[in-house]
Amino acid sequence: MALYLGLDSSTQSLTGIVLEVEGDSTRVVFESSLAFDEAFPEYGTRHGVLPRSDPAVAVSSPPLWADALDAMMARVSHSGLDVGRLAAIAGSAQQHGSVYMNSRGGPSALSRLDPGLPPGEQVVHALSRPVAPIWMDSSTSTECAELAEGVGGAEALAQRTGSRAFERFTGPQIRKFFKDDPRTYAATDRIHLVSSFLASLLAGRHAPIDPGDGSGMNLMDLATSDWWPAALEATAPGLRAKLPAVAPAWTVAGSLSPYWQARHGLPAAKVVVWSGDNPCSLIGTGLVRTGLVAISLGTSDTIFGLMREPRVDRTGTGHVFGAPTGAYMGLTCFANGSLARERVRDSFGLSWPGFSQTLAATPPGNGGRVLLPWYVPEITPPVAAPGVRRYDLAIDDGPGHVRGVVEGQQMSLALHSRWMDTGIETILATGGAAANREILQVMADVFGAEVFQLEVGNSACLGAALRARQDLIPRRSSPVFGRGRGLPDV
Ligand code: XUL
Repeated sequence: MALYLGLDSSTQSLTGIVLEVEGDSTRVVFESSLAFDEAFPEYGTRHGVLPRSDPAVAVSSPPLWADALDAMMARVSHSGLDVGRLAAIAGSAQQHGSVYMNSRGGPSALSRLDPGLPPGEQVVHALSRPVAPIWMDSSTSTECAELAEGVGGAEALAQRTGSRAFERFTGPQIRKFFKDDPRTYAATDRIHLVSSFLASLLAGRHAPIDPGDGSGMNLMDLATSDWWPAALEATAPGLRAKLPAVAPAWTVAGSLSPYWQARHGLPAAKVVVWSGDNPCSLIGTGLVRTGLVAISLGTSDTIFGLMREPRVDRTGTGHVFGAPTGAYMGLTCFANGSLARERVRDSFGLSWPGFSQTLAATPPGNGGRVLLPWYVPEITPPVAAPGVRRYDLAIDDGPGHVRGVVEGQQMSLALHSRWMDTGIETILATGGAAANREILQVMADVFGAEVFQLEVGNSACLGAALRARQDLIPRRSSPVFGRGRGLPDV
């Protein structure tokens, strides 16, 4: 009975899921999560982001992610499972974030970490840039324009890479770093995504990037699943030599390095290439056929579905990513997800049950009261200056805000996923807030669709565990939320 470990390094937390596989049966035998802010207060993050004065800038800490990985491996090792049966590990990570390593971060340094010490303090020396810009960063509008112009325009960039230039995408972020600090850029040996950085730490050597996460960079040619020379040139000099290779999501990057074996008594399990949280979630929700979509309600809210052929969004808000199945996925991302829901909940002094009761007690359509919940700069639609917009909604109207935030988010999801042209009849809901039945009822009402809740809440982590098995098992879900009539004007 082999064990497979999936890890999900998200914006705010790290989750681990172990699957036990015996014949045709697959069981979740371990599930554990740790929140970065609480588990590692010494790093000073808030909701997984380092303190910032400019709302457009969002960076986090690679050593924190490394230490969280260490803490999770300790939990797995002390879980009571016979970890000698651990056959493979794969992972999922927040997309777009980049980690800058110097020549001391080379393969030999990665494989020679001291098992007596935690990894965070050791990887510090291997970083040319101490912090990593993450997907919440919206400070690169100038670089987006420069990149688009450098490759012959926004349309050309979208056709080749699957997306027009987006501020959080890794290419514009790398260009900004190169412009702001050319010397440190020159001293950077390797630029990893969060996913490939963590896979490299586990394998003790540089791991490749998979096409799913690679297509969140504005640098990869979707058709060839390789770096697009024109985009590399328009981004920064000598970039090709600094990037890992692109390799299919089922590639084995190596085996668990001696560091983890000695530190936690784990075997030399296979380390399968990591991917982004959204591509992994595609697997974890079982979205391996077209016609279904998933909505993930996490720090970011996303809507995504499988595509056989890449169909680029002409409205410019959506993306086409590579899917871990080898096909494609369409995705639209919204920055004001759970943090916006939390802000409303906190400003009216509610608990989550209180939030749900309020939602259940207010009428669909909110009596015409509308809230556009842009507490942080919004990705879809692009809103650079954060701020809540209220229409016919009094500032002290708690119930109106509760329904307003959820309806505003769901209507935005419905409106900005029309480009996928999938005729949404069935939605699989995942992410932390998908546990909230009242939110899912609003989803069913707004989309006029059936909504399913998944058995395992963290579909990105489950997808990673299934990928560790190098297998794609669709999961059935329960229960169904009634098909609503749909709201007007969606
Ligand atoms: C997707 C995106 C977010 C992050 C959050 O494009 O930016 O969903 O992956 O983890």
